Amino acid sequence: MYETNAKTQSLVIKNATFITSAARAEQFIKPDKPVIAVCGKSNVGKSSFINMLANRKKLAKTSSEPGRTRLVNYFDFGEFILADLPGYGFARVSKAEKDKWAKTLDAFFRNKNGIAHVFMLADSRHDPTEDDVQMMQFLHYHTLPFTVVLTKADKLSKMKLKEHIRAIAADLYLGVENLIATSAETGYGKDDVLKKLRFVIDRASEPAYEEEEEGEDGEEKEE
Ligand SMILES: Nc1nc2c(ncn2[C@@H]2O[C@H](COP(=O)(O)OP(=O)(O)OP(=O)(O)O)[C@@H](O)[C@H]2O)c(=O)[nH]1
Ligand SMILES: [Mg+2]
Repeated sequence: MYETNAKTQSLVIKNATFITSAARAEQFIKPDKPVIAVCGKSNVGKSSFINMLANRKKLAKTSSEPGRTRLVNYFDFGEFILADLPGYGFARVSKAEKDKWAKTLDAFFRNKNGIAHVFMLADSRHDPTEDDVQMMQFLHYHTLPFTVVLTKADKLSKMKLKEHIRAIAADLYLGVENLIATSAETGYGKDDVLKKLRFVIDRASEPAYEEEEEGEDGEEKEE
């Protein structure tokens, strides 16, 4: 059956391209396909993760200097649109800048239209920060489906990584199946992410998941 396939197949990404950047809510695009949002604290590896998925080294700008991406950057990934959100938790920005960031993000998630899934990135080496926890609560509040993607897995031994996955999941009150460990450096975990994407994109285009498409009696039809 379709759903069984969806869990085992990976999405194929052929040609990802940059669409545009938005500095404020009025500039958000009106998507014509499912949107996958990528969020996470500054320097966690969002841009590197996006480049890994796209198979391109420089699609999203990476930087060793934290807090560089202050815009919502949109990319066309063929079957979906990927939105790279500005990183949070960067200590060296002003209060005004932080407020602006919070407003942008709030507007982005409030206008839920088209957001099929959120990848919330967190560093596999560390306990989740207070900002990470807040971000997750925010996703819960907006009832957005999400997966926690742990980055920089290449920096840990296999044993340590396994330990960290368990500890981070417990810290966030999530089951380990809600976490995917990845490395943009080695490509570790990429296929798990692509499988998740296949599932999410297929589900987003099922009529039952589009708004108010159900028949009046609410009965499901067997095919
Ligand atoms: N070893 C290793 N380094 C990584 C990995 N992912 C990212 N990095 C490094 O971490 C730094 C930050 O990566 P970015 O991808 O720019 O992080 P970001 O989250 O987009 O950062 P901002 O846009 O500034 O918030 C860079 O020096 C990357 O090379 C990874 O999987 N393994
Ligand atoms: Mg970035």
